[in-house]
Amino acid sequence: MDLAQFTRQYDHLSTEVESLKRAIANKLMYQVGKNLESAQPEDWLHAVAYAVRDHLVERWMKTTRASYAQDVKRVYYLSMEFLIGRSLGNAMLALELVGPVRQALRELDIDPDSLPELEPDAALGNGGLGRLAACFLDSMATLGLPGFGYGIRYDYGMFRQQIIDGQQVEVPDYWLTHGNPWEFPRPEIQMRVRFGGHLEEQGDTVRWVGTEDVLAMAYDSIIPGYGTEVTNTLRLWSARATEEIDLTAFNRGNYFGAVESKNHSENVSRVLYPDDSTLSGRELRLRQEYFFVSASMQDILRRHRVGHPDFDRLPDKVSIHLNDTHPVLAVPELMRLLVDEHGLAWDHAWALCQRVFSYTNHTLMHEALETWPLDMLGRVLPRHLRIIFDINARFLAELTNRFGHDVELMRRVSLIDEHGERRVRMAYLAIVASHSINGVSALHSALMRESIFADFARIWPQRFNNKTNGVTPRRWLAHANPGLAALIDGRIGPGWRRDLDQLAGLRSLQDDGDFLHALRAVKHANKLRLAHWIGSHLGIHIDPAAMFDVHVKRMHEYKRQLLNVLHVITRYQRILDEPEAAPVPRVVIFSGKAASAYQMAKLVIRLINDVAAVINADARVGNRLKVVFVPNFSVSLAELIIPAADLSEQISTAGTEASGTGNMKLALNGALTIGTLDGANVEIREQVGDDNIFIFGHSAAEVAHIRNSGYQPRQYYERDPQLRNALDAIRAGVFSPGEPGRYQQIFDVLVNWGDHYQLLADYASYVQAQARVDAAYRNPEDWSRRSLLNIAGMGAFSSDRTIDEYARTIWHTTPVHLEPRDRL
Ligand code: 26W
Repeated sequence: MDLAQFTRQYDHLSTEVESLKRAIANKLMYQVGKNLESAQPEDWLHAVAYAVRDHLVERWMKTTRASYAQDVKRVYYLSMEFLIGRSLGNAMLALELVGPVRQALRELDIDPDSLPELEPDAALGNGGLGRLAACFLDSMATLGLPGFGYGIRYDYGMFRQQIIDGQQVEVPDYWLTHGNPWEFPRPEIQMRVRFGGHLEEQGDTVRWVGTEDVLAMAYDSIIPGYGTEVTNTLRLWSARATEEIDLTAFNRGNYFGAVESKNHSENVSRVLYPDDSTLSGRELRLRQEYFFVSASMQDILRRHRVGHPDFDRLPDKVSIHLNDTHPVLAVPELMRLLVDEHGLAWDHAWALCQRVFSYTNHTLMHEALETWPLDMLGRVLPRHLRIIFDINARFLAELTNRFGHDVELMRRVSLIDEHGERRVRMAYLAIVASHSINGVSALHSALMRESIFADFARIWPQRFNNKTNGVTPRRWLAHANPGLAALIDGRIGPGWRRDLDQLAGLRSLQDDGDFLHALRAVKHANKLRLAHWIGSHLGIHIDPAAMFDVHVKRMHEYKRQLLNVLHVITRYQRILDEPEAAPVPRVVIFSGKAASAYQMAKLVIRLINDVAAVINADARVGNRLKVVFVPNFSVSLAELIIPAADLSEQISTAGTEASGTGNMKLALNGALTIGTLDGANVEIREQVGDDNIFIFGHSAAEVAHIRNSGYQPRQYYERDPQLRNALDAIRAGVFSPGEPGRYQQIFDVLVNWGDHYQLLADYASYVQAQARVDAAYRNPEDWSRRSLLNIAGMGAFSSDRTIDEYARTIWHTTPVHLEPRDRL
């Protein structure tokens, strides 16, 4: 590079910064409507967001143009939840504008570190399933696949969690207070969604009449791809009252009645159900599911009809993916649209359906499997219930053809559960209607075939497959951990952002003392950042030299945060018993929300906070042990906590966690895992090697065996003095001196009421594994070598790999090409 070239580089940079400054100032003035004197921090944030967004819009239009021109096959990802988090950092990353925007802000006298913190999370999801959907959108765009997300624009996202007197308090999350600069309202795109009414039959045709209607209005946001100009769309629906409802009531002089009914119909997109893994069975939830699915199916068919005379080629041009069963009403809705509205014959429509739909199961937990009472479904969606009956009748007839008249089999696989209150089994409907059914880790997919869907796996073995989950390396490494990203870049270049397998190139550095030293320095800086945050927000002072032992995820009994607490108490008691001992100092960090109705999960949160209060205040303990519960776990907090973790707790009862994705994010950021052979932990072990992960506890098969042969948790309690001491302390009120009986229930659940998740059976093995962790941590050089081998082994857990598999083997889609003439 000669001197002229060299300076031209910087010319470019400075013109880029100059033009960004101009754009931001412009947006502030003309879009936000503020001047320099009156602008509040939120106004600046919006100005920056608009300026950055402009860069995406051109790419967006180009992608849309190219998709139509090439008549590509599109993937529609239907999901009740998209847990996006913040958008600014991600957009800047995709546009390679992080440096220039930061510089522009500095020159405008705005702090580039604090401004992005003002952006509220788009928390339109509960946990794993919703965040997976967000990672998938990122990967689809990055791979150039024409993908659309379809979901609900909830006014209120996942509740904010406050901890008051140690207990969870839910606060509504109205995330739209300052407006959302990332969305494009599309008032011209409104779909009519019908509810209620009744059926009128005329010969062979069925008319659905007398319905109460709601309009679904589209809001689009741009999903940028990384290292490509391809951008995709997330289209979220918001409920609007139909004009008719307003006017009829208004004409009768009933103004408040009109407003009330408007409120009533708009309630359907008001709030995200904060349940993760238990079905609440509320009618509003059913309405939400149908609302977004109906609007999406109408939109998909409308788009298909642009350029296609009929529906014969629908399966060549459209793939519709069901993210769990929540959107499965899309199946009877597509049948209704094709048969009732477009006049197709049933068999023709059904053949199209089966080639269009695919379904992912995300949990084996019985209480999470969706079923809807027939009477509720019949009241809210009479036409769909009839269609489901018709699908079932044909399915059972086909079954009889193949297997003879097996009443037991028919009872087991029928879409209608006839036990007690009759209900529709939504997972079975998804299976019957889909050409592909997948689980989300190798173990989960195997268990799915052996347990909950065993009959179907015999009927249609070729439909069942595995797609192990992944996470996007853009958000979870490049954005969340810029220090580590830069360190990696320095050794293997920046290509891992689009090809995570390149991380394997780090393995050759495992004996490079300088690199390991630098890796430790990055981890230390991240721990310092978290320690500052915890100090200033929670008033707890933690030592960044201590091991950060991190357990972050939804609060659920099967995830066994309580097992972690038992270990914490054991450690505490050991410190008191051996005051001179010098154990490895640890900071045990918990974070996670409990479903608002999940009493036991809330009690565990309270116990963690009580244990933390006692231990942190005990002068005898000092820095040897600290416990922190970080309130309001969110995507943004995950971005802060995960890069600072030394140890990743993935300790669910084997056979219960479908995959886990936090496990992947933590290992990618250099944490070592202590975990059971559950979900994707099994595959993480294969990638990082047995020596670089701490596996403990019973296997899924052993768990089942223990359960079936009369598990007696009390025997563990009686035989293991360490365990007994920990449990007795909880029961005696050591951590709740003001109310000694507060945790009796926890003791009972574990010792007297069957310990369903087998904490006591795994306790001894867990404590031993924790001792191995301590021993390993005492050797910093060796620990960072193992940490490096974890990072290097995470190539397989990029959501790009997952999406590539979906695209090749389920959706049969290929990337859209942006021709040079389409280029910027
Ligand atoms: C109807 C109530 C309800 C709500 C959400 C039932 C079930 C769910 C989800 C299926 C729960 C969920 O988020 N499952 C998680 O999905 C992740 C992505 O595949 C997996 O990594 C987690 O292991 C799994 O628990």
